[in-house]
Amino acid sequence: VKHPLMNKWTLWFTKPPSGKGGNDWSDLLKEVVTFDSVEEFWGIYNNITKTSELPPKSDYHLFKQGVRPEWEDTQNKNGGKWAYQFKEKRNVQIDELWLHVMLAAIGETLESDDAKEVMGVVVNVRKAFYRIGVWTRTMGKGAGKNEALMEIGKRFKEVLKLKERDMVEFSGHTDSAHSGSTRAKAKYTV
Ligand code: M7G
Repeated sequence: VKHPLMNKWTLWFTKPPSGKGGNDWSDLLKEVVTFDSVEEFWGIYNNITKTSELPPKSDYHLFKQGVRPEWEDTQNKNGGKWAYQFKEKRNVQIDELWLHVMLAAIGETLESDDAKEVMGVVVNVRKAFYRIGVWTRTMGKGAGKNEALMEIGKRFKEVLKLKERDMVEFSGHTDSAHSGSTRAKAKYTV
């Protein structure tokens, strides 16, 4: 018996640069696998490298099928992301946190039923920190959109079990693209 998911999801991986060339973003980003059941999710999860064992400059991206985990994708280009950076890498249960964020994504609990904002989730492994993010289709302009976006931020913060004073930050992808990094100025915080 397979327990179907509401959506099909694709796992992507960003390889760290090798130092030999062919190191553009597009060469490093690899599509891994697409699945649409709970059982397939666990089969994949149990057979891939844990986030805590990945080298710096790696990412996992879990996105709805048909959406590339890139700012340039038509479904991302007007959007942004909620993100939180964990600076004490040693003291962070990153495997558990990332698992919970993936389960919230495929279980569709990151947003209310009618929101349709969540495009995917991502974990970045960097030398000095981990970052987990939730990408959204819009930046919250338009009727009801802002509320939908703030609700996602709140739920994301709960999934990460953050303290009230630890803020998750929203920034638009266009800002990220311009500054050449995701560490753009926050537009909202929750
Ligand atoms: P990052 O992984 O978002 O954050 O971006 P970091 O600075 O904390 O590592 C790192 C670099 O990866 C960027 O400066 C870009 O060169 C590249 N990159 C990341 N993303 C998500 C994209 C993307 O969506 N499109 C393109 N073209 N490059 C990206």
